Amino acid sequence: MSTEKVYPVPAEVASRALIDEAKYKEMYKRSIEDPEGFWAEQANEFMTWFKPFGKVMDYDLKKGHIRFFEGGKTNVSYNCLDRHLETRGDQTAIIFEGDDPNVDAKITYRELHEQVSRLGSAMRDLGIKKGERVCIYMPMIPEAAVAMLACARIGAIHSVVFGGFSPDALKDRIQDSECCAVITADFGKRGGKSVPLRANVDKALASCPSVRNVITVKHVGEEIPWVDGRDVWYHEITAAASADCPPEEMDSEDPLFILYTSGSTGKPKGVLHSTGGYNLFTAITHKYIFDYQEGDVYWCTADVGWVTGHSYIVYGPLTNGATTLMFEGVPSYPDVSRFWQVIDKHQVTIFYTAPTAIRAVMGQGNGPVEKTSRKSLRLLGTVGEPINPEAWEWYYHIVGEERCPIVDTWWQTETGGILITPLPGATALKPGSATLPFFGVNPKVLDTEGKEIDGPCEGILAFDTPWPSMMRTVYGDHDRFISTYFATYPGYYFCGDGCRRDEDGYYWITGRVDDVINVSGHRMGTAEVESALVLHEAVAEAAVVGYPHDIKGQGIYAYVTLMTGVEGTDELKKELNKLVRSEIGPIASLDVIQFAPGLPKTRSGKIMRRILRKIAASEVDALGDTSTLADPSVVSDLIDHCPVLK
Ligand code: 6R9
Repeated sequence: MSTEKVYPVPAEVASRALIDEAKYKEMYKRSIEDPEGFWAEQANEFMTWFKPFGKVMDYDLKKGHIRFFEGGKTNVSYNCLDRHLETRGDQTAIIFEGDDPNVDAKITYRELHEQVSRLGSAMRDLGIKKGERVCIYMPMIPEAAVAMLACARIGAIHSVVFGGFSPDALKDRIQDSECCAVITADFGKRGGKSVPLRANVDKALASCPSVRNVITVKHVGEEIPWVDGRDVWYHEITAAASADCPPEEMDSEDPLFILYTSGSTGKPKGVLHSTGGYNLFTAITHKYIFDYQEGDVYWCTADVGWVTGHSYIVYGPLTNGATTLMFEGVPSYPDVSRFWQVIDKHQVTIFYTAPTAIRAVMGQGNGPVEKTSRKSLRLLGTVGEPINPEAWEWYYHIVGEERCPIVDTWWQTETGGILITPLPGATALKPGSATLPFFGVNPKVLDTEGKEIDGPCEGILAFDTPWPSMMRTVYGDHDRFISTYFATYPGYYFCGDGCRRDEDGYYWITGRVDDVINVSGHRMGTAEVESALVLHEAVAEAAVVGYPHDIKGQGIYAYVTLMTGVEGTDELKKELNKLVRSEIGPIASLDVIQFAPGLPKTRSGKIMRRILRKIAASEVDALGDTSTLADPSVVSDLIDHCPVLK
C-alpha cells in the first residue's frame, strides 16, 4: 500500500491558501496546548451566538460524557442562512444539477432562507415540536437540504435515511427513534431510473404508529396513493405557511440530528450529534481543508443520506456562506464523462468524491476525462475508504492535471467532521496517506493491549481527548455508546480503524479492525447481512466477510450453510441475494455466495472469520494458526470449492 513518493506543496498554492505550513504548525500547537482558548475563539469567529456560552469543554470519556459551549444559545439554520442575508442574499447558495443533464437550478441564500422558513412554519402548523424526531427519506434534490435546515430551525431532530435503503431498513430506523413525521418525495431519479421513495415509505409505515404525517415533494410527478389525514403535499403546505419562522433558541448541547450507522454487532446505531460543537467543527474544517474562498464553487458528490452529505454538502458549506452543488445523478449517466461535464458546466473549483467513484471512472480509461476541460478545478478531495496509490495518482495526474492538491480526509459518522487530513497550502502529500491531524485533534496509536506506542509504528487508532463534533451518544442507548466506543480501551475513543504512523508523523489508515466492511464507501456490519441471510428457510448458518474488490474497495462474500437436504442451486443464490437486498437495500448486494457444508469453528463454536477472510482474499498460503479448529477438514473443502480463488 505505502509509497515513499512525496508531493511538496507548490509555492503558488502555499501563497494563496488560507493556511500555510507555518500557520498550521502554530495553530495546531495552540489547539493542543490550550484547547479551551482555541475553541472559544473559533466558536465566536465561525458562528453567531444568541447568548454567549459558559464552559468551553467538559468531558469524561470513560462515561461517554462530552460537552462543548454549554449554556450558549444558537441555531444552526440561523448560522447557515439568516446571518448571510445582508451580505450575500443574492449569492447562489445551492446549485442543483439533476439526474437529467437538462435539468438544473440555482437557489440564492434569500430564496433558501424563505423556503426553509416556510417549511419550518408548516411543520410547526402540523404540530411538530422541538425535540421531536423527523425522518427525511429523499432524493438528492434541494428540498432535502431545505428539510434538514427546517428541522434545525424549529429544533426538531432530523434522521435522514439514505434513499437507497429498503422499506424494512427504513422502518427499523423510524421505529428506533419514534419519528413523528416523514419528509419524502413521490419518486427519486438515478441514472434515468425512477426510485419509488413514497411507495417505500408507505410499506415502512405499516408498522410505525409514531408517524402522524407524511410530507411529500412532487418531484417526478407520477401518481401516488394518498392517505387522508396523514398525507400533505410539500408544495401546498409551504405555499400556505408563513415565510416568517423565528428560529428556535437552541442550547449548544441540544441534539441536531440522528444518523444511523452500521457497527460490528446488532442493529444499526443512531449516532446523535448536537448543535454548537457540530456546527463549529463542520464549518472550520470545511473552510480550511477545502481552502474555501469567496467565489469558489464547491461540489461534494456524497448523498445527504450519509454523514459526508450532512457535514460537507449542507452544514459546513452553508455556515461559511459557500456555493454548494447538489447532484442528483450518478457518475456514469448519461455517460462516464458526467462528473467532468458538470465541473465544466458549473465551473466547479473544489471537487470532493470517494475512491470507489474514482476507481469506477478510472476503469473507463482517460478518454472520457480528457475530452473535458476541468480548467476551473483547483482542489480535489477524497473520503470514505483508503485510497490506493494507483487511484490517487490517476486522480492527481489525469483529473487534476498535476495542478490540484488532493485532500485525503479521514473521518467517520461518529466524528461528525474530518479529523486527519492534509491542508492544501500546508501539507506535503503522500499518495495513500491521510497525512496529519486537524486542529484540536490528537491521535494516539495503541497496541492490542491498549498501551500507547510512540514514533513510527502500527496499531489501533484512538483518541483520548474530544473535538467539538464528536458524537454525544447512541440515541436511546447510552450504555451501548460506552460499550462500543469507550470500553475496549478505557479512557480512549476507539474508532475501529487500524493505522500506521510513519517517520514524518503521517497517518496511513489500514482499514477496519472489527467486523465492519466498507463497500463502495458504505459501511456495513457483517452481522446485519448474516441476519438477513438466515431469515431464508433454506439457510442454516451464514458467515459474511469483505474481500478485495477492484472498484468497490471491498466486496461482500457470503459463506452459506444450507439446511440438510437442500441443494445449493444458482436459483437459490438469486433468491438469497434478493432477500438481502430487500432487507437492507441494493448497497448490500452479495458479490460471491459460496455454499459451504461446514464453517471453520473453534472448539467453543466461534466462527473463525480470519480464515474465511483469507480464503475470500485468495491468500490460502497465509491462513495462520489453524490448530484451534474443531474440524480442520472444513477448511480444505472451502478452499476446493472457492469460486474466486486465483
Ligand atoms: C466519512 C465516512 C467511516 C469509515 C472509517 C474508515 C473509512 C473514511 C477514510 C477511510 C481511509 C479515508 N474511511 N474515510 N479510510 N481513508 N480517507 O466515510 O464515514 O460512513 O461512518 O465511514 O470509513 O474505515 O472508520 P462512515
